[in-house]
Amino acid sequence: MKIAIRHIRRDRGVALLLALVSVLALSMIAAALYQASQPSWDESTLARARYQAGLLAESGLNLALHPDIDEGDIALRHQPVPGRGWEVRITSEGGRFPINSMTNDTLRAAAVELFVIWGLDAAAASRVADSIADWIDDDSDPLPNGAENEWYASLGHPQFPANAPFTSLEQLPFVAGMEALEQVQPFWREQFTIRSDGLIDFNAASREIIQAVTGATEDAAANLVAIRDGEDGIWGTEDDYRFRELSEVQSILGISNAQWSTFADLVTVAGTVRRVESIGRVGDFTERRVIIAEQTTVDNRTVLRPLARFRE
Ligand SMILES: [Ca+2]
Ligand SMILES: [Ca+2]
Repeated sequence: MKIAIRHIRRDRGVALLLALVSVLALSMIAAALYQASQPSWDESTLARARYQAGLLAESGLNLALHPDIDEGDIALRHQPVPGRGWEVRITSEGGRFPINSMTNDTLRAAAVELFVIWGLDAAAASRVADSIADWIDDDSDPLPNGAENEWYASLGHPQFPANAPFTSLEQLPFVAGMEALEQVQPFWREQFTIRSDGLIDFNAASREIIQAVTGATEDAAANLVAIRDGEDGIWGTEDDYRFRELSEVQSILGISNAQWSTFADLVTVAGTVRRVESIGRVGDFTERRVIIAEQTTVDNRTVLRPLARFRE
């Protein structure tokens, strides 16, 4: 009898041990699974947030393209749910320097000024400005400081220059002299455009571009930008001021009629190509979508016709 009880006790002991081992093993497997699933869970949360932020950015863009929406419309900054929303800014693409128009001598001279303001010496500035123009013009005669096929071919790039307008800003790094420019202005991509109407728009151009094109003093150009930004000093807010007349700009910049006439055909206060930038936000995640659109009038209404769409 005693032996039998001992057997039973021993069996129970073994069963208990087995159960404990099983529980321990299961816990370890569960812990391992949890640990293994953790990164992918985090990754899918991240992907989901990005996806939703992208959708919100797209919503903002679609709204901005609607003919009934004005550039300062409050709907362009909207949070349907706290921490989730979009913020759209519409500006003139003419605020950027139109590199495809640099075969124009006056604009090319302005580009040289701009590159000097950015920090290049005059020779390096002229090298890159002339080379940009040579890249575009359809001849193979280099400008005084430019570069045509002979120079590119000698470096093993016989396919350059295109002898046609730039179709992408990503062609620019191949242009002679661009290396030096990239060093002083690493954000050149945000300063150049190949999609504007070719005019410099005073309602969006940087202080440096205004100075370079008009020959205004740094103080006068800075003053113009400050007036544009409004009382809060921040661009893209409701108190922004928009110039309606070029004469207003001329007076603020303090430029004589004679001087103004030298660049009058290169500037505007009403650029017809708009840059619509929409940022979708989900918590800390943001996604950015951009549309470059041409402003046209259809049935007496101003509508934006998209020319290009990209992520940034
Ligand atoms: Ca050429
Ligand atoms: Ca040429």
